[in-house]
Amino acid sequence: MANDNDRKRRPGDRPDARRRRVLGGLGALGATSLLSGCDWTQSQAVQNFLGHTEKLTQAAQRLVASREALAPEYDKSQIAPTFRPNGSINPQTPAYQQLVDSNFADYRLDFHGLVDNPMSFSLAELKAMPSRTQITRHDCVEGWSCIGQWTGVVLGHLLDRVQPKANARYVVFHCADHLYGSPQPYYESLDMIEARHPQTILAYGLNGGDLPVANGAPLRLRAERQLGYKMAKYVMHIELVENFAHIQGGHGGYWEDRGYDWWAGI
Ligand SMILES: Nc1nc2c(c(=O)[nH]1)N[C@H]1C(S)=C(S)[C@@H](COP(=O)(O)O)O[C@H]1N2
Ligand SMILES: [Mo]
Repeated sequence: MANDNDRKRRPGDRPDARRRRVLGGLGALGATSLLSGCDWTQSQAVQNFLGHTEKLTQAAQRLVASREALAPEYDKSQIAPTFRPNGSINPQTPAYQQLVDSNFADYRLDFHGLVDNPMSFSLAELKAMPSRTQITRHDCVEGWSCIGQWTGVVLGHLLDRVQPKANARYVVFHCADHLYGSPQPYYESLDMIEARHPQTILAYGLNGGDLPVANGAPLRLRAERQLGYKMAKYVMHIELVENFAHIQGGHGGYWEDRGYDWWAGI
């Protein structure tokens, strides 16, 4: 079976080469989907990604639908018994393992960069804030989808607390894990419209329980109108920026630095 990295899009690939690799992976992994309750039918979003038509989609969406539109929400009966974990599933840094050992009692989410009130929040403080619970479908560009119920604090609420400066254009999520041995941690970013969307939450709960380590404990982003790779797990600190030039490869995310499109709207 091809490894995870192999099924990802590589910079310079022709779309049909990428598609073949993804379809090859689908056959090999079909059995997993039956066990997990996640499904392998390709969503339109994933097809667009593989066919590289997302720029057209984005332009069309902006014309016909508002960026405030809500992602579909599902019924409890449609929740997959196990939410399929992907990418990093247990960050190996001593700092993260120490947080796990203390059940995240010492965890703090720090906000920094272009904010008037740089603040940090404990997990207990985040859990005491207004929360949102939503049952949504996650679409990974590897060709699988999974429905889960997420509970978390609305990111817009936190932004109101920290007060982004007028020149803050993006919200950058810095994570605990070093995917595939990367020297630098996973990271991702959203623009302010996506960050303030009502379904954009920092989730600490999955399917009524605590967020498992495999799915990003103690806190992971859910931006429900975006593809899976945008939804940063193991979020440690959040930076408000005007651009990405000073961060890692400069493209606004781990996979973006390796050739994925920054815009991953569904
Ligand atoms: N920190 C971090 N966030 C991440 C990843 C990762 O490897 N590290 N993988 C991304 C990808 S490609 C997907 S599909 C989802 C997987 O989330 P899950 O493990 O809950 O299924 O997390 C995204 N966020
Ligand atoms: Mo993904």
